[in-house]
Amino acid sequence: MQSLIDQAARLLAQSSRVAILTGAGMSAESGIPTFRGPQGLWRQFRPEELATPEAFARDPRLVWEWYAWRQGLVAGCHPNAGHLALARLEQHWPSVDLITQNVDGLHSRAGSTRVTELHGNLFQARCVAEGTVRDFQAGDDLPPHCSCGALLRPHIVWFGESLNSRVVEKAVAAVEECQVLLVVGTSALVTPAALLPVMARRSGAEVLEVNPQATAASELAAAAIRGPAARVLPLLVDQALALRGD
Ligand code: BJW
Repeated sequence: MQSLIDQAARLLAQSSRVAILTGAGMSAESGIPTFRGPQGLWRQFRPEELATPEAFARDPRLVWEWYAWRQGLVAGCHPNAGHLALARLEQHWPSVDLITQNVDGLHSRAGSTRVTELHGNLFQARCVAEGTVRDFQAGDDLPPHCSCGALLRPHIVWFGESLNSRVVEKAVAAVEECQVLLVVGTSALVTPAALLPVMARRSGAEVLEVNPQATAASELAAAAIRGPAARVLPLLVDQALALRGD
C-alpha cells in the first residue's frame, strides 16, 4: 500500500487544481453506516419504502421518523481523521473542490469550506409547496409543517429525483477543470455522481481512489489505494504537503 500512497502523493503534489468526490465510506469510521455492503443501511431498510417521493407521499410520518433517527445518529458522531486531512489539504492547496454525496455535514464540521453537497443535507428541510429550504432538527411532532401549512420534507435527493442543476453544474465544472480527482469511499454505482470520475478522466485528469474494496471507479484510477479513509488520507495528505514543501 505504501508504494501506491507514494505514487498518489506525487500526483497530488504536481497538481494545483484538485477535486475530491466522497461517499458514505468517508464517514464509516465516524460511526455512520454506509448504504450498501454487509453492514449497510439498505440491508436493514428498503429504500423504496423510505427514500423515494412515493414513500413520502404514502407515509410522511414513517419517512420523517427514519430521518429523525439518522439526525440523532449523525449528531452524536464527529469528523474522523480523513475528514480533517481533507480540510487540511484545502487550507494548504491552491484549489480544492470537495464534492460529496454524503448528507451528514461532516466535511463542513471538519473545516472544509468549498463543499458541494450533491444529495442534500440531513439537517435541512424543504417546504413541499414553496420550495424554501431551512435548517431543521426534527422534534416529536412528525411530520413537520411549514408556516404556510404545507408539509416540510427532508432536503435530500431521493431515488428517481433530479439533482439541483446548479449543484450538478458546479460539480461537473470542478471535475472537468481539475488535474487530479480523488475518489473516496463510494461504490460509484449511483448516477449522476458515478459519472464524475468518467468525466474527469475524459478531461485528462488523473483519478486516485481510496477504498478498502474495488469499485466501479477503480478501473479509471491511476492509483487505487485499498484502505480505510481515516487511515489512508492523513498519510496521503501529509506526504503530498511534504513534497510541496508545506
Ligand atoms: C470505505 C470505508 C472506509 C466502506 N473508508 N471507504 C431505475 C429506477 C429509478 C432510478 C434509476 C434507475 N436506474 C438508474 C437510476 C438512477 C438512480 C441510480 O443511479 N440508481 C442506481 C442505484 C442504479 N439515480 C437517481 O435516481 C438520481 N437521480 C437521477 O438520476 O435523476 C434522473 C433520473 C430520474 C428518474 C429515473 C432515472 C434518472 C438520484 C440519486 C439520489 C441518491 N440518493 C441516495 C439516498 C438518499 C437518501 C438518504 O440519504 O436518506 O444517496 S442513494 C444512496 O447512495 C445515498 C448515497 O449518497 C448514494 C451513493 O452511495 P455511496 O456513497 O457510494 O455509498 P455505498 O454504501 O454504495 O458505498 C460505500 C463505499 O464505501 C463502498 O465502496 C465501501 O467499500 C466503502 N467503504 N468503509 C473508505 N472506512
